[in-house]
Parts: sequence; C-alpha cells; structure tokens
Amino acid sequence: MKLSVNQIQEYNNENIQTHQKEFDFLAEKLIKKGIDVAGIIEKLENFNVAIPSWALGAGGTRFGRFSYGGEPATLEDKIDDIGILNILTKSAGAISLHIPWDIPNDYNAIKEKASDHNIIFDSVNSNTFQDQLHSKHSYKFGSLCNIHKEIREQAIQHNFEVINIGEKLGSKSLTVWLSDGSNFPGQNNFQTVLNNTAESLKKIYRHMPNSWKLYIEYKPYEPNFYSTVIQDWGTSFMLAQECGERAYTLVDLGHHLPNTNIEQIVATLMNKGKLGGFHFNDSKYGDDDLTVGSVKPYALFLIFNELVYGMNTNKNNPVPAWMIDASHNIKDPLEDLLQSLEAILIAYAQALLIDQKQLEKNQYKNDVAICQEILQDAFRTDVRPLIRQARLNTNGALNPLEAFKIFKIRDYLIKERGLKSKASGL
Ligand SMILES: [Mn+2]
Repeated sequence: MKLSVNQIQEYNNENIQTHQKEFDFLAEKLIKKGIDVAGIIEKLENFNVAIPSWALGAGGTRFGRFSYGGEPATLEDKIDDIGILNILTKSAGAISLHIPWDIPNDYNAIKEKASDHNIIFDSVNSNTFQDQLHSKHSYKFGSLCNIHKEIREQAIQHNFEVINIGEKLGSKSLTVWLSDGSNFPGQNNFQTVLNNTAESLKKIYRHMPNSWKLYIEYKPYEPNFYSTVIQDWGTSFMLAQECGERAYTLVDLGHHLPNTNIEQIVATLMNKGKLGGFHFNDSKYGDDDLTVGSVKPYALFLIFNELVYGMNTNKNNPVPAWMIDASHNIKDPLEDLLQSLEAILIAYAQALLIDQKQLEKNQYKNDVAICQEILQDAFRTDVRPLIRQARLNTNGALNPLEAFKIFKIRDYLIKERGLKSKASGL
C-alpha cells in the first residue's frame, strides 16, 4: 500500500476553497498583530517527529491486547506504515528502532525502503528490560545497575550491538531507558546501583562514535515498583554530566508523577544545554501513553512555550530529538499517530505565536494578568489553517486523518496483510 502524491492532490483540490478562506482570515489577523506568518509556516514545514517501530502495532495493558487487523508484521511493513504517515503529514520523516524487536535482516533493502518513503533512521533504542532468547544472564534483578559484574557486562555488550546496528543504518544517537530498580525496600543498596549504572553508562558512552549522542531517559516508577535507579531528571542530568558532552537527558512526558511541572524541567535542562531527547504522549494518572494532547493540551502548549524559547535562546542546547512514545490500545495506531502529530504541530504553532518581547516587558512590570493573557491568547487561537497551509506547501494532505479515512487505508492494509497479522516485538 503506497499513497501517491496525485491522490493527495486530488483530495486537497476538493477542500482547497474552504481552507483558503480560513487561512486568509487568520493570516490577515495575525499579520495585523505583527506576527511573521510566513516564518511560522516555514518552521511548521520543517518540523519532523520520529515514529518508534513499536508504536505501529496494537499495544496493550498488563491485562490484555486487542488487535485491529492489518498490523505490520515485519520491519518492512512498519516502514511502509510510517511512509503513509509521512506522505499524509510531511512531518513523520524518521523511524526510531527498538533492538532486538526490529533488527534488519537485509540492511541495504531496509535503507532503500526507508529512503523511498523519505524516512531517516533516528535514535536506536536498547532493551535490557526483558531477557532475550539466547542470553546467558537474566535481567530480573537489574541490567546496567546489577550487583553482578557479568550481568552488567552483558547489558553493556547489548548496547554496543545496538550502536553497531544503528551505525549501519545511519542513526546518530542511542536512547537508554532502564526498568532497573527495586520492588521492595531493602532489596537494593541505592548508592551501589546508582554507581553501577553510572559506570555502565560511561562505558557505553565511550564506545559510541564521536558523532553520536546518548539520551538517558528517566522514570519515577513502574507498577509493582518501590524504586527506579534513574527516577527523575536530576538523576538523569547528573549521569549525563558524568558521561560527557554528548550525553543528554531525555524527557518523556509520561514519566512524571501527576502535576509535575514539566515545562519548568524543560526550561532548566535547556538552560544547561542538556535536553537531548523528547518523547511525546499524554496521560491522566501514570505512564498512560495516550494520544498527544488528548488530555492536557494546555500543559503541552506551556511545554512548547519553553521549547520554543529554549530553541531560540539556548544555542548550547541541540535541537531535541523528537519522538512520539505512545501505545495504541483501542484506536487504530495510524489514526492515533496522525492525531498525535496534529496535536504536536498545533502546540508548536501556538507557542510560536507568543509575543516573547511583550511577555518579558510585562514580566518586568509585574503585570501578571497581562502575562497570562499573552499566553492564553496564543493558546486560544485556532492555528489549524497555518498547519494545513504548511502541509499544502509540502504536498501533504490538508487534513491527514480525514484523508486516511477517505482513502480507506486500514481496509487496504487488512486486505494486504490479513486480519490476524501481528506486529513484531510486542
Ligand atoms: Mn519514552
């Protein structure tokens, strides 16, 4: 299943008049306010988010998994699925591989397929939270933190292999997320496991090519946990500092306790040049991996305000590696990802509307009411015509989700792959 540019153009032509009216109305209003509309659209055109190879199949909870048919059974199929997302949105031009769930068999064929869809290989993800089929040691009591040296060594070697695979594909970074921790008080010595983790990460860091970056993810808890070794941004930041210049903290929106002020964490990390990776999702109670912007769109906007400010101000911080890290339990994953991509662009565009000079001026005047007005005026602007215009300029679909439905893409995928195909890895 491959969509053609012609198909998308035909769909756009049918909707172009309505779009044009809405866009002209909004653009005129924004230009009157002194907003650089063309500049914003260009930024939206250039924004790309990586899709993880594990997000294209049905996820599941601890209790069950419900398939939806036409799931991508191979890495090739997964790249085709991202190809669909990318041709519709022009903002999903990267894949993030999970090893060992998605090890390529034929590297050249995989690279060719990806480049056919204009997809690059983003960060590679290691997995030491599960035991692999033929591995000698178990990670039941931890991997990089493990009290036994030979188990730590096995986990380090796995990360070396992941780097090796990533190099063959053109990846430039490694993401490490650990489920290392303890289930009960007294099980671990907090200082020992922290020191072990630091030593292991340093070995992995030193093994990376000089052009690579290391992203260290943190998370406060898992169900059934008493502690995680890298529980918060501070611990991740400290470990990244110990590793070196090319090691960074990775913020995953779902990896915080309820009501954590994530925008402040983003600001602090960017201020220190240490925000390297960014995983989008949404949540209500825990690490729910819900569609981006589905529960807390205002929080997402406030986070984007800090990201935009940081990208303009903190030249010491690289542009973060964006990725959607979500799980799709009841929605079609492709539809869910289209909604997430839309929500990300909406929050980004709204943040770009904020008049930072006015905001600063009013902060100096201590005019708290006006400061809030400036933010909420941007948040309450319906920026979707700007996003549609950016997609129109790059031959994407005006409304990707609607186009996905009209083209009956899931029906085609079911016809091609069968009703019972199952995504690899999960
Ligand atoms: Mn994540």
